Amino acid sequence: MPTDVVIIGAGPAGLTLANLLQRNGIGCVVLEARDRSYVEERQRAGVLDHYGGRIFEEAGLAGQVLAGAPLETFLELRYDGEPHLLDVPALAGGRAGRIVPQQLLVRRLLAAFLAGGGDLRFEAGDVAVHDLTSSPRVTYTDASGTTHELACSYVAGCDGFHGVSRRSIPEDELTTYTFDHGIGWYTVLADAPPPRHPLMAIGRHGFAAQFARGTAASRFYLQYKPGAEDPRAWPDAETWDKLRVRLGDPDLPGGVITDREIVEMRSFVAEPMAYGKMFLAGDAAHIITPMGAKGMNLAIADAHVLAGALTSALRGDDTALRDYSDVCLRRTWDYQEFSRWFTEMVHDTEGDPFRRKLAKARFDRLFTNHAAGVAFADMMSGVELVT
Ligand code: RFL
Repeated sequence: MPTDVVIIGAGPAGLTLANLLQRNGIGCVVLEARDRSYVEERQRAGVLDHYGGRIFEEAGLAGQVLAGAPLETFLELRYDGEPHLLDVPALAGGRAGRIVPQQLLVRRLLAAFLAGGGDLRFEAGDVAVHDLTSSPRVTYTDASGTTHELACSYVAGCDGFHGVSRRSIPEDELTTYTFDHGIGWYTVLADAPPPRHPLMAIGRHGFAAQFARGTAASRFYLQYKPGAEDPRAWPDAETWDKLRVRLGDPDLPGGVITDREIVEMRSFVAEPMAYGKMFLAGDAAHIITPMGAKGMNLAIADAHVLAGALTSALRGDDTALRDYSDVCLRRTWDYQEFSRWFTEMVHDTEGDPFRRKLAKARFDRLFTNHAAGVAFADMMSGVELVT
């Protein structure tokens, strides 16, 4: 029996899509390369924007997915150690995001899908897609090495930037855009008390940020010079010293660093987000810098649009499916522009005094021009697309 949809990848995009399709009574199988504990423990994003929260509310999944997730309140921007608070939800007309660590969201989406009888196959190796322009099939090997084949009506490529889906599309069918922001970011996860509010610090020593990851941990970010230094070689004491200087907080308590990563400050978009009967969603189609916290939210928004479009197509109307890529790319480029705008505002421009002045003017405008504050908060909350 063919399956309606095979979803490749059990990250935020794949699991959101799986849950929404399940709610709509559409059959799907999710294939995930990793094992369950790896997927459930991967720590990345921390904020579900207001728009993303509404997707789960409208699907009747709020109880299972959002329970206990605190609403976002203020964002603190520190300029040369001087604190400035932005009441983002108030500026956005009451639309607040939620603090939801990505691994918690994934764990909950996984549990909700399985509780509803969902078919999720972990440790699916050598996943390959076939006959995408006619009658799609997906093959994979299970943990014992046995090969399986799934015939389906549609394939959803939700397997992240390094996945197999986008790479299976003939090169001449895709246009790709890559942009290197020319900045290095080093991120550490530490057992250190979270800040009162999400905190970003701007100054001539370089950008730094601190975000809560649960009640007893923080994720920190530090700008560094790619090519000129390797922050992974910094002793932890040096990382803490740099954070204290940049955050303008000599009393910042240190803690055990449990994870160190380089984050590529790179943007990427593949167009179109579809090939034959395969549709890409989330990082498989686009990556965005963490500035503005839109990566996970774009993945969820894509999955939402795709769930609606696949459901209609399987019921006989494929209009929305034909529009899927255009609709999602509009939001993607809107968020790419926002992320770039934000990046320009908060990073030190390595001694370019003109750009530094422009960045300061951009920063000041947020606090002195109400319309500018509202526009910023609107993007942070997630935008409704006018189609
Ligand atoms: P994911 O989360 O990468 O999930 C893809 C899934 O597919 C599986 N997979 C395969 N399965 C089967 N066969 C294959 N061949 C496969 N290849 C891969 C993978 O194992 C995985 O389970 O993609 P998705 O669902 O599109 O979600 C995207 C988000 O994860 C990503 O955009 C965010 O994490 C980006 N991001 C942030 N986003 C935010 O909104 N706010 C943030 O503050 C934020 N911080 C971050 C981030 C990403 C980071 N890293 C490491 C990339 C901080 C970091 C450090």
